[in-house]
Amino acid sequence: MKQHATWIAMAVVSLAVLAGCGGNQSAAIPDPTFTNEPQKAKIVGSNYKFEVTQGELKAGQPVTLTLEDQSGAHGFLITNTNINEKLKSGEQKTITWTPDKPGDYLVVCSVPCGSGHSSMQAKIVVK
Ligand SMILES: [Cu+2]
Repeated sequence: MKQHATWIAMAVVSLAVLAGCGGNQSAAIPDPTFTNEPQKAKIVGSNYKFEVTQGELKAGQPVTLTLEDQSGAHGFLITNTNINEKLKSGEQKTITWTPDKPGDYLVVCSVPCGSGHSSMQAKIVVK
């Protein structure tokens, strides 16, 4: 029973940390009838491509976006947003992004990184 309570406490703390990114501390405990997980996506950059892994992203809801640079120095620029994170090889960064409109968002490299620079492109679909 004590272990069970510890698990619950850990889950609540995790949620509080996630919610803290959005700056709204009071919304840490979600309505139990609302089953949507927080949205997550990951963009992996390397010489010379981007790969996006994601669930279905919905407009108007925050996305926890993990950016990971596996090789080379690249800029993670998402079109029609103000996201432009420049990372070095081996770096990872997590940001929160709320796509305001449905549509296709392109991920392109904003750092001149070499011969394959212009071919670095991936797509995030928001519904
Ligand atoms: Cu580049």
